[in-house]
Amino acid sequence: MIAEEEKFLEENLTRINKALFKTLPKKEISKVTEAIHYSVMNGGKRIRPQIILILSDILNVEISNDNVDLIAAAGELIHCYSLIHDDLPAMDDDDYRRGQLSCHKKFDEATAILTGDAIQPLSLEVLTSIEDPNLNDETKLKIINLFARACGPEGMVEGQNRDILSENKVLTEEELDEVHYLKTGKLIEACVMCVCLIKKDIDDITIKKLIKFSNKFGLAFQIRDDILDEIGDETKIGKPIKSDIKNNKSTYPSILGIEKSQKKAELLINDSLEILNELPFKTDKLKFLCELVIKRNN
Ligand code: GRG
Repeated sequence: MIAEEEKFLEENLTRINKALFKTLPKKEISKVTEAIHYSVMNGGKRIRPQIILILSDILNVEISNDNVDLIAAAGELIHCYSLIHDDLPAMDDDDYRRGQLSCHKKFDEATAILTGDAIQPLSLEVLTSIEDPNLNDETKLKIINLFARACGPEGMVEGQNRDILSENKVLTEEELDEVHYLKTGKLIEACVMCVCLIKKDIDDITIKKLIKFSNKFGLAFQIRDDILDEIGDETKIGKPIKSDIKNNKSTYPSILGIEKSQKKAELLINDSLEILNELPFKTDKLKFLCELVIKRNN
């Protein structure tokens, strides 16, 4: 039974999965296209596209829902391809993802590399193909620029680079915050920012507040991720726990302990809720997402 207040998440999820499926090449074309379907249509919380749908709804953006869904799908595609590469032996070497064999385990390493490589430009193809009378080319370019920067050499890639370099080292809390901002936070920020870009006449103060919200929310999300990697239920998170310990990585629990880490996540979510309270919109659905982040078990 889904509680009434959670229904919008289910409805959004249906929209997101439908849009994602629509963006994919036919599964039957090749081993790579089979692996694309395997790695994209495989559950996942879809938190990044959820943010795009919820914020678009709150801000009442002018473009159609179908096109909001495509932008959200593009954001999720970037996330999906980063997960495939993150699981590779040269990276985190994880055998499971989202409750099933990771892409390189189900197929092989070369196919997993190509699958990630294929999904990245696919996200850009989706964005460039959107046609909407309320979305001009300049805004489309800005959205592409935003996502490109979020996952590029000063975004996710650098986050992953620092993550790898930090193996067998103890990072300070500030260094860890920075790694996670680059690795996870920037893409979440891009999901918030792209909605600000498509909304006409949004003021700078609101944009600044939304960015601040996304940064606090993103960090809390990551801290909870680290906690779950240590004490989570493998059947719920869909992969073996303690992979960070196995790779000798600094995590919030390893630096602060579990209790202080959870406290830090809760404080960040309290700040996020306060920011949402300052906005002149009905932000209940984002607040609901905030509550989920610190309680989540998957
Ligand atoms: C391929 C863009 C790219 C860069 C290469 C592999 C890599 C460098 C970066 C990986 C960055 C990464 C995987 C960040 C995400 C970390 C994270 C919090 C993953 C879990 O996200 P959830 O909980 O997972 O949203 P689901 O399965 O629900 O989507």
